[in-house]
Amino acid sequence: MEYLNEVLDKLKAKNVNEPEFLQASYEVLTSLKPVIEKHPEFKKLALLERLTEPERLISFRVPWVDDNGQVQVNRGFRVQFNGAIGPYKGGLRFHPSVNQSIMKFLAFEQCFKNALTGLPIGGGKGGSDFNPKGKSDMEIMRFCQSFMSELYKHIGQDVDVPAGDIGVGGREIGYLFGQYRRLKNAYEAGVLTGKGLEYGGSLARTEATGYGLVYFMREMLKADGKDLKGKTVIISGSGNVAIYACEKATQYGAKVVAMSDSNGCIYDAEGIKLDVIKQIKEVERGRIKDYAQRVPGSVYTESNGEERPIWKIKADIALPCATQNEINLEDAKNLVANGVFAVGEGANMPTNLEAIEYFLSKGVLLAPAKAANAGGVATSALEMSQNSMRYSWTFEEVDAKLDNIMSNIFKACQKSAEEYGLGKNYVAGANIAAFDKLCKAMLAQGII
Ligand code: NDP
Ligand code: 2IT
Repeated sequence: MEYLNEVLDKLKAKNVNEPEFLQASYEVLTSLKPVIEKHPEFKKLALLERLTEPERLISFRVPWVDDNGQVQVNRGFRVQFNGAIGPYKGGLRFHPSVNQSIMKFLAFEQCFKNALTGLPIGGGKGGSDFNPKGKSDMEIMRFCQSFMSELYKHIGQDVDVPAGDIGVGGREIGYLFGQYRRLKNAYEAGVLTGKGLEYGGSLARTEATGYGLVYFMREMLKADGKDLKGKTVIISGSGNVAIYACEKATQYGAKVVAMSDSNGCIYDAEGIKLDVIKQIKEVERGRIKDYAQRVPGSVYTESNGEERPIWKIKADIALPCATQNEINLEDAKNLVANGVFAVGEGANMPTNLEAIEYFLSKGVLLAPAKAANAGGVATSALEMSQNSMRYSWTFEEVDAKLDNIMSNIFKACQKSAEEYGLGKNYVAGANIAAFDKLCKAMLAQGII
């Protein structure tokens, strides 16, 4: 595959300091091999080169004043990767690890994920290396206001529509929306999603990513003659995605026995008490360690930063819902040795390339992030629809649409995998189905 190798070599040379972006693009491009072989015309059109070069990348200074009167400076980003299908759409991440490579990998994957939703949204991502941990509410507000004072020039309800991601939830979206409205002197509700219900948010958006992940898992298991009932589940993370994945999996009769945060994990053989987790994480913004102090019989294991003890716990199903590259080859081997037969990616790119290969070689059912966690952005698109209509649907209406979208995404992954003789490789199935739509939209619009 001469063209594919050429493109991969050029990508490596051009993005030397961007390992996450190279990883994400390598995974997608190599899985597209059978499609590219059928289309020699792609080379002359430089389709893959265009697909891997963001339409625009904005980087900016974010100065703000902390509670001690000290000026702090962070770096803000917005990557507008591909707008062929609709306005750029994707979350904002506030985490100290944020850099250009992480922003580009997330924005790149978002283009494919958004294509899979079947809704009119292009791909983008943004954020900052700002660390929200330990900051006061007023510091968070001042940071958000400063961040938006630059970002507002680049977004708009028909241009680019940010939302939440790690470190950005309802509180931050509120401060960002307030500043946008003030600067524009206009109420453009659809400029951000994940808004509060009082000012244009959609019911079920908070739950959507986690619920959607479990709807996808349900469909994937069903296709294999299995279901969630009675299964033991471990979920990494304890943020927005993890909490609502736990809620829905429990509703389907599964037992979630472990959750984590960046410091360690808790194990509760009786099944995680989600009201305790919600109190610690959504109300107190505390550490998961506190769970073990509040729930007798549960056990806390500290992580040394390198290893993730959660992946050593015995389970049937694993749902990584924290961050990228949280499952490496060793973790994957532990999971398979302990009986895990299905993995659903709630986080973006949680499984590294070696671990993906290992899972597939062992026949583990792997629900890839671009498909399995698309419920969040899909429901964001439903929030945009409601904002455009100046109307709102009930929780049941939005949830039913989400369920339907996730089932359709599974079918699309399955169909593409079958078409190319890839069996149950839904990783390739998702990439191929998304590429099919995205490349048709790009080709129809000419050389841009
Ligand atoms: P939150 O900020 O609500 O929660 C993040 C969770 O992951 C926390 O428990 C956090 O622990 C943990 N975590 C974050 N970074 C690391 C790290 N470097 N190492 C170990 N643990 C970490 O974020 P979300 O739940 O929204 O996002 C989780 C994942 O899901 C991300 O990969 C995100 O991109 C993805 N996603 C989110 C969607 C959404 O709608 N929110 C949609 C689709 C995907 P701690 O508090 O200790 O940092
Ligand atoms: O990774 C993701 O899909 C998100 N963080 C959600 C993006 C969105 O626009 O709702």
